[in-house]
Amino acid sequence: MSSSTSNLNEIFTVRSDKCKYTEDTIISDFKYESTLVEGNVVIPVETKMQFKTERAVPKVGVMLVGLGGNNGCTCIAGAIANKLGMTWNTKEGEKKSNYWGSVMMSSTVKLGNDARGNSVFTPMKNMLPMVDPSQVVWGGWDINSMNLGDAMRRSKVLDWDLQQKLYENMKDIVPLPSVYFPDFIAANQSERADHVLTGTKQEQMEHIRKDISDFKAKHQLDKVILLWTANTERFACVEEGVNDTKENMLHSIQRDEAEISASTIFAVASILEGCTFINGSPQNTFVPGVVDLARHKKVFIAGDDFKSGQTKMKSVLVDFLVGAGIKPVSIVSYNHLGNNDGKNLSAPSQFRSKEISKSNVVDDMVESNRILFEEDEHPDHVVVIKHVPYVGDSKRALDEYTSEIFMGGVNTISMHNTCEDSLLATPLIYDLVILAELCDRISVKKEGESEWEQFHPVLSLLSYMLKAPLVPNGAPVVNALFTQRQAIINVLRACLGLGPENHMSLEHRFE
Ligand code: NAI
Ligand code: DG6
Repeated sequence: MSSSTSNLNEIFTVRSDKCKYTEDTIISDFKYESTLVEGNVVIPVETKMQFKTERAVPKVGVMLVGLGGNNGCTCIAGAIANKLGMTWNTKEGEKKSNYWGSVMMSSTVKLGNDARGNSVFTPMKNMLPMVDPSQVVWGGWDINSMNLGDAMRRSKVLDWDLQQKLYENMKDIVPLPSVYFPDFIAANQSERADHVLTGTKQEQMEHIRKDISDFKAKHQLDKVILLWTANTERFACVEEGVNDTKENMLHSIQRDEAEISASTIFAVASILEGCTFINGSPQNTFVPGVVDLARHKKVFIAGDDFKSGQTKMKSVLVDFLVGAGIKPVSIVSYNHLGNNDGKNLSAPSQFRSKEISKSNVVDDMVESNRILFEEDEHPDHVVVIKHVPYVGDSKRALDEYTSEIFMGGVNTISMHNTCEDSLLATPLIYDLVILAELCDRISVKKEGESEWEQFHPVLSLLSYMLKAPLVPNGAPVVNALFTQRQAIINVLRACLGLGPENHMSLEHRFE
């Protein structure tokens, strides 16, 4: 037996009475099989539903907050380089543009088996019509006025020859001036803040709303998505009467309340404009008032904090250890990096935001195994981040996992990861945009109901890309990476009337 990947550029069709293609939509019948556990009794539950997917991919614009940062300019550079099919020279030879690291653009999904029993895979992007990052209109804001050509050079992320080739395409892109509340980011960022809005919080929020609607009109976009990839802020205090409900939060903005952060101003402006807002940083942008507003306006929000390298490994390794019946007892994660993100995180309150989002990532896996862990028992988990200017964006991540194994044995695994941080984060920006946009075209109708329903405004399907997934109130947080990936794949399959990939391979397990 072998496996194959179906034609990389061809969208397949499903031949089944459970999947109907119309000119505008794909409508599928789906049986959602879940399991209810009541004490010692386990009850299979079936819910019949239909999925409807709009087939037309809209013209999408994405506005990044933090456009001139390392992630921001690498994201634009990557999309332009791919659009133009750029190649460049390095000491290792010629390199070609690609979208590697983007699960939506560069990973494949098992579709099924061919007649001889061989596995057939298809690019994930062929599962349903999806937006291509090269076709997105990119824009956004920064508190620093540098054009993106120079910002790309400042970031020192891409190879020099590629920077030379991209410079002409980047130099005329200048971020819009942004909201700057110095109290929320490190004091060491003040020298960068030469491009900022003035006025009350209400006026600044309205300014951002106008920027969004102008951008949409100027580029004749069907849809705009906002994504925060600006500096990590400190956590905002959540206070009754300030940011606990949508009404209180909107009043707080009107009266210039100090605890309303810049990222919350962007989230509110985005929601009021009907635009999905994604938070790529760890701070609590989504205070209860923002979640309330998103629910009320039925606009998607997703966050928090890109899950790029060290934490991605953690959400795989701890899942493996606990799933193997091995007890991780100590996890120590060191990072040092020399970019502006590292500089900002060298301040205690901003570091604290990152420490929180990096630390909660193993909780669900630990709680899933009461053989290994007693109630409220956790591994020691320490996160250290240091700013070392010399290494620039080339972050070092060193991890030590100590576990208790069979019969009192101890096993220690050490890891060392070196990589440009923004080359890990940028594909996640593409993925977040692609998946969020697609989710906006999917709706569900449960049996017996007459209305099509959209995903919950807290778009937890994006968790794969995020360190501290925001989930609807009361929903469990899932951090395990492959569970998160499988959730995406199975939703895509459901939209086509295909059952979840169950990996049973029964056709190969009997004579
Ligand atoms: P960066 O410091 O290079 O870029 C951030 C940009 O945001 C800067 O250009 C800064 O001037 C701008 N900025 C700050 N406050 C702003 C505001 N209020 N409005 C508009 N622009 C503002 O940082 P980088 O490396 O691009 O990372 C961006 C964010 O993504 C950080 O919060 C970081 O913690 C987070 N992140 C990065 C990951 C990575 O692998 N690179 C992974 C996970 C999260
Ligand atoms: C230092 O840890 C800088 C951070 O911004 C991280 O690089 C970023 O959050 C990525 O973290 P991780 O754990 O997903 O690699």
